Amino acid sequence: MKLYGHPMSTCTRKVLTVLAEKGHEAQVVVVDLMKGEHKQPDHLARHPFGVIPVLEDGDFSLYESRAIIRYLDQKLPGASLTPTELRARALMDQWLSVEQSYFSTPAIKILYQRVIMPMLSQQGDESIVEVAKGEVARTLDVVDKALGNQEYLAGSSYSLADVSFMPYLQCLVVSKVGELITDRQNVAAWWKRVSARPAWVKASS
Ligand SMILES: N[C@@H](CCC(=O)N[C@@H](CS)C(=O)NCC(=O)O)C(=O)O
Repeated sequence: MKLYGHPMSTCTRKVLTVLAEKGHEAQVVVVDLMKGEHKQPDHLARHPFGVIPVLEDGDFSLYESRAIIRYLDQKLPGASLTPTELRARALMDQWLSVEQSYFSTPAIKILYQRVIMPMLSQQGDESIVEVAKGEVARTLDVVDKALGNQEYLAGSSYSLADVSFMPYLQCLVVSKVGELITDRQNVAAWWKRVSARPAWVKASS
């Protein structure tokens, strides 16, 4: 398998985490976002929206990180990251949707203003950070409540929903707004638990 992505990208990290959970190695082909390689015709032929990641499995090509992690979980041997019980699986899908709809966008905005813009020698806009922090806080309050009764987002087992949130939690840490995590007891305990998993350590280092 070939994974077109970048080790620092949140969406690529989700895929690398699932690969590591499954004990599977894919050939990572680095697409250099700083050089604009994702907007070049050869990458646009793989991904019509010009972003990463893209997975190639033989003659099958797939884009969109959440579709890729579902595919890999079904395809590869190893412990399943999708609960078999109907309600747990429905909860996994609910949290995957929450992450996509209400969490990843503001978390990335914070990263962009606090980390990416300074890397480009530009000053981030703290008013954007403040608004995004409010949106992240609102979602994490909901997550915190859910994690009061269970160890993982979908219930008693680690799932694709946890994987999907993790790169954005890491954005908060590197953007120096880690108090959004540590101020919430259940989120903090969950983050400690999931970020210690060897697969995450491998994928995120
Ligand atoms: N919905 C897509 C989002 C992909 C995405 O936004 N990838 C980022 C890196 S994490 C990217 O390629 N950004 C470059 C750009 O937007 O120009 C997915 O889940 O795969």
